[in-house]
Formats: sequence, C-alpha cells, structure tokens
Amino acid sequence: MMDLKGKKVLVVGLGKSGLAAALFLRRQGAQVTVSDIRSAEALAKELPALLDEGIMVESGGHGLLTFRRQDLIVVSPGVPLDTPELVQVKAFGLPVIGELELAARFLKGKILAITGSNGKTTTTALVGEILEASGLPTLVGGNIGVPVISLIDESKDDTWSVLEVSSFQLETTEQFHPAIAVILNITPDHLDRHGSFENYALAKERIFAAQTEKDFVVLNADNVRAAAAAARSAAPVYWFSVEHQVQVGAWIEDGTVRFRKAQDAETETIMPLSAIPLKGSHNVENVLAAVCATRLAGASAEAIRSAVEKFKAVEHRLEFVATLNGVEFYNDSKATNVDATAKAIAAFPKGVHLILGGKDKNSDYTQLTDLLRSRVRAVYTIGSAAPKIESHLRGVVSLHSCETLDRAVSAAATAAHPGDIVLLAPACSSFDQFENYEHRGRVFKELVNEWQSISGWPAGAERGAHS
Ligand code: UMA
Repeated sequence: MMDLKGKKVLVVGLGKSGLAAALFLRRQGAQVTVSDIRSAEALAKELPALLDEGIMVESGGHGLLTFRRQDLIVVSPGVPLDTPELVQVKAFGLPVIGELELAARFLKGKILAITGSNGKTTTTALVGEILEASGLPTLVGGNIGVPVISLIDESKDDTWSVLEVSSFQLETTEQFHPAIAVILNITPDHLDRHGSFENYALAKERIFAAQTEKDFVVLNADNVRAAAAAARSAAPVYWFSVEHQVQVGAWIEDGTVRFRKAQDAETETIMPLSAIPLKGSHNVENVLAAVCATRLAGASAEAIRSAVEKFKAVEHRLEFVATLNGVEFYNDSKATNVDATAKAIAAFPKGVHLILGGKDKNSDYTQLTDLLRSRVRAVYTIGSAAPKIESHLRGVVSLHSCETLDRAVSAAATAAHPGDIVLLAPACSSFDQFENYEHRGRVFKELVNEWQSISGWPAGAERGAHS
C-alpha cells in the first residue's frame, strides 16, 4: 500500500473516475489538485464537493506548471497519454498511474479482471452474478461504470472484485495483479487513441503482465489475436471455444456447455445451450468465458446454471426495445466499433434496417460488406462519420443519409415491413451528438416509443427467435 499522507497528487480528468480518485486521495491525507479541460461552468456540479474537501481545481485546460508541482499524477482513462503535459512530466521522471492502478494498490481480496474489445460488460455482470449465487463475497466495478476506487472501502480479504478493464485503463497499470484474467477477444477498436492494432492488443495483454504461475488466464481460442497472447502469459492458460473442444477450459459439445479443469480431469456438463437466455453467438462466447473464469474461482456448476438462466441482457447491449406492427426494435448502442456491429447483425438472419454512424474511430466499415449484403435491407447513417461510412459502403447496400437519430428511426420504421428488424448498432462512438453511448441508447428507446404513438402501430410484447 502507498503512503499518500502529505503527498502532492494531481488527478487529471474530472469524470466518474477522477472524482472518485480525488476524494479517495484526500481521505488518504494527500494534497490534491484536479485538472480538467472543461470550463468551470461545465464542472459546476462537481466543484462544491471538491472545494469543500480542500481539493484545488484547475479548469478550462491543463497547465504545465500545475503538472510539474506534483509528487504523483493519477490519470483518468479517457485522458490520452500523449497529452503534452503528461509527456513532459514523464520525461522528468514523475510517476504517472491510472485510477485502476491506484485502486488496485488498496483493494483487499482477489481480483477477477475481464477485458476484450466486445462483451466485457455483459461478461463482467454475469461473472458477478455467478460468484454471488455461489455465496462468495463479490464486488463488481471498473469500466462497467463504477470506478474501482469506490470498491476499496467495502473490500475484505475474502472478497472477489470482478473488474471490467479497458485498454485505456490497462495502459497505465504497473502492479495491477488479477488472480484470474480474461481476454474475451481482440478486434480493432480505439485505433484513434492507440495508433495501431498491435499497440491496442499489447495494452490488452497488460491485464496479465503482473501475474505469476499461481494465477490463471482465460483466453478465446477462436479469436486469433487473443489466442496469440498465450505466448506471453506467465500464468497457466485456460481456453474457451464455441468451435471445438479445448484441452482445459470451456466449450460446446452436443448442445451443452462443457468444462474441464485439467487434462486428466473428468469433463463436466454445466448446462444445455438452450438455457442461455441471451441473443447472438457472441453471447455464447461470453457465457463460456464466464463459466471458465468462475469455475476457476470456485463457483459450483449449479450456481453457474441458475445465474445464467436468470441473466437479463444488459441495457444498450442488443437490448430488445419493442415490437411495433410486427417490426422488432433493438438497441445496441454499445456497439461502438465495427466488430460489435458485425456481431449484432449476425444475431439476425435477414430483414435488418441498420442505423450506423456517430464519431469515427479510424475504422474500416468495408468489413461489414458480406453481412450487409446477406442480412441488411438498408443502412441509415447519422453523425459526423456518415460521409466516410457512405463512401465505404456505396454499392453494397441501400444507403439513406439521415444525419440525426430521430430521422433515422422514422426512416427505418417507415421502410420496415412486419418481420423486419430495426437495429441501432452504430459502429462508432457517440460523442459528436450525444453525451455517451448510454445517452444515445436512451434517446433511441424514447424515439421508438414516440414512433409508436405517432404511427398508431400496434405494440406486441413478444419478440421472435432469430439466432
Ligand atoms: N478530460 C481532460 N483532459 C483530456 C481528456 C478528458 O481533462 O485530455 C476530462 C473530460 O473533460 C472529462 C473527464 O476527463 O471531464 C472524463 O474522464 P474519462 O473520459 O476518463 O471518463 P470517466 O467519467 O472517468 O469514465 C471512465 C471511463 N471512460 C473512458 O474510458 C472514456 C468509463 O468507461 C468508465 O465506466 C468509468 O471511468 C468508470 O471506471 C466508459 C467508456 O467509454 C464506459 N470506456 C471505453 C469503452 O468501453 O470502449 C474504454
């Protein structure tokens, strides 16, 4: 544990993580300053609590002098490490860590950490529910929306902290040491921040950098880049696969989920595939990863089965919204990259009206070509990425420039026939038109409800079985 008493600590970024970090550091007796590029007016909600605690606040930009005066800098995940002030102080040898690293130094008990390009939140939530169903003291946090720092006070020596960790958080870890580390998949995302796919993949691999042979790593045998990480793991590797049997880990056989802890151990049948209530084959992968990780943590097969059966799709992840006039509406606002969108489309055999767009992340939308041709009737573009998306997909699928989400919803709903699907799976981040992907998803759901009252379409409670 670090002694922070009297230390000068700067927290960069005053979002959820920065706020939690600043207040925690203050309670540890540090002299805390916070620096944020947002204006004092924009920070008005957070400021009083900080000033009351004696925390200094720099708003409207980052000042090099503020950065130079510190003993330690704690960066929020959304702050790029090539921010000039950070680059400069690092060159002077000032320690720069992230909120995850700071939290992990104080967290008691064991960590089960989950990363991946897609499926992290669903798997983290599911793992949390399985461990709880097994009677193990469990906390859930991280990128899922609860800063890890806020788990510290509740953590005890026998706690399992189930943490969703992003590449942004992993970039600034040093001693972060999960007993079980899961990499669900690695496909292109955040290339605007990491510069290249390989840099991004290496950031993900940092999840197991501090592990030893006493820990466990769980990897996706069906994902080339995630599987390649095995070569660098000090901990024994467990696998999951929807395609074939694995030596140790979880797989699908004869319509059932199987698990084997050691090569010479008996194969366990955990549950029938039909007991998984989530849509899409990517969710079967998420369940396999959760089965593997939680069996290694000591969960029973019974607890796994009952938690999976009860598990509801997390909001904004292929979330069923409504059936109106036989048309089903799905909110997958969390599909913020091309691979996630591909998985969302793949959950439906045909008849998809797809809303795409937002803020581009240097993505290649031509990767959707085959799926668009086979399953999608039309694409409705929104946001600043629209011209790029349209230039990548011209001639592949019928394209409609809608600019905004409300126009896209009404265009798609008007064109859709009974039996069709209207799917928001935008392949982009939301920051050009919305506060975040949750905001975008909520607006989509409101628009669908409004559409029902405008159109007078009958609502049906049921949804079809597609995948
Ligand atoms: N800011 C600066 N300087 C900069 C950039 C940003 O001062 O150069 C300020 C902004 O003005 C803002 C603050 O930093 O006030 C935002 O900080 P943040 O972006 O780190 O956001 P938090 O609210 O702290 O949320 C973060 C995660 N956000 C990101 O990684 C971008 C949340 O993940 C996470 O839930 C939360 O911590 C709690 O752990 C969100 C996310 O989009 C869901 N994650 C990405 C993803 O899933 O793809 C990685």
